[in-house]
This record gives sequence, structure tokens and C-alpha cells, in this order.
Amino acid sequence: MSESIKGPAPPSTKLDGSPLRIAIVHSRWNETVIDALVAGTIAKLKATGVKDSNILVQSVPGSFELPLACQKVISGSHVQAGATATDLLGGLTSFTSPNPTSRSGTPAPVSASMPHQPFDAVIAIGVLIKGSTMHFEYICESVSHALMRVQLDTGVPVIFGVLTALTDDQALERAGIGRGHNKGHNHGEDWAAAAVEMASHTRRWAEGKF
Ligand code: RBF
Repeated sequence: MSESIKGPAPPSTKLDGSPLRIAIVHSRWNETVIDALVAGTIAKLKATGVKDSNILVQSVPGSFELPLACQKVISGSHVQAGATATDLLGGLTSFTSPNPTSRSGTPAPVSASMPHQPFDAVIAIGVLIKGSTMHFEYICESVSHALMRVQLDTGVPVIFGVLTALTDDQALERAGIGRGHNKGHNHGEDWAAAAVEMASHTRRWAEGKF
């Protein structure tokens, strides 16, 4: 049998996750598959250089909850970053100048080295397995549209890590834990690579660098 032509080609430049902060938001339905996907995603993020301390993992009950959670995690990280920058400026003021209004000198380190920078990308992970009612169709459609909306509305890449499987075996194989001789491939690794690539592109493009 001929080899499959499916799947992403490698990126043209080496992935460098070292300056990036990335959130994983996952649902808890179909836990065996979710656990494998989350583990695969984290392993690949670290392999590209993303620091442990720059990976946040949050969970929600089911896939239907993913879009709102991603949106709130993104907006919350801006609040957190703002608070951190204010803390740094406050700290700097009290150390460098007795008069807060005349502060000068060293600028606060509020960019890439900031302890809580906003998320550069969010990876939404869910596993939907078709049942005997119409729930599958409704949830798949609304979640995929809403995740796209979150990334376009926020300008932060949201990676579509939602499996929409017709059978348990399809889901297991896409997490690399198939029951037959074909274990499949862990798609979490691809989602991590996509997150690092899109986060890096987005930073560069935002600075007008192409
Ligand atoms: N959530 C999933 O992430 N994957 C599923 O396969 C899934 N199947 C569901 C099937 C039914 C009949 C119902 C009622 C919910 C299902 N959910 C599933 C949960 C859904 O995403 C959500 O958490 C709940 O509907 C609460 O908003």
C-alpha cells in the first residue's frame, strides 16, 4: 500500500518556543484520550524550548465550554501582565527615586522577560465522539466556529485541538494510543508545533516584520 500524503509539512524555520507563554485549555470528556493528547502537547512544547513555567494548563467540563474558557484565559493574562508591569514599575519607583513623579533611568523590564506576559497562543483540546443523538453535530459545529471567533476577535492564535471522531478507535488512534496494531499518532504534538509557529509569526507580523 502507498504511504499517506496527509499531514503538515515541516515549517521553513526552526521552531523556537523559548520566549513564548502558552496556555492549554482542555475538556474532561473522554479522559483517556484527553490525557494522552495533553501529555503529547506538553512534551512537544518543551521540546521546542517553551519553559515549564510558561505553560499553563486549565480544564473545563466539556468541549462546549472551551471557547469561553479560551477567551477568558487570554483576557485574564492581559490583566495579570498589567498587574505585573505595575508591580515592577512600583518597585522600581521606590528603589530609584524618592520622588515618584521624577522617576528616570532604568526602564522596567516589561516585555519578553516579564514573569507573566500575556499568552502568545492558546491550545484548545477536546474529544468529541459521535453518539446516537444530534449532540455531536451541534457541539462540533458551534465549538469550531466559536474557537475561530476567539482567535480573530483577540488576535491571539487559538489552536484547534478538538478531535471529532466517529468511533472510540478513531479518537484513540489520533492520540497515539490505538488498541490495535496501529497505535496511530499523537496529534497533540502537531498542535504544540502549530502553537509555537503561529505565536512566533504573530509576534513578528505585529512588528511589521515579514
Ligand atoms: N463533551 C465533550 O467534550 N465530548 C463529547 O463527546 C461530549 N458528548 C456529549 C454528549 C451529550 C449527550 C451531552 C449532553 C454532552 C456532551 N458533552 C461532550 C458535554 C458538552 O461539551 C458540555 O460540557 C455540556 O453540554 C455542558 O455544557
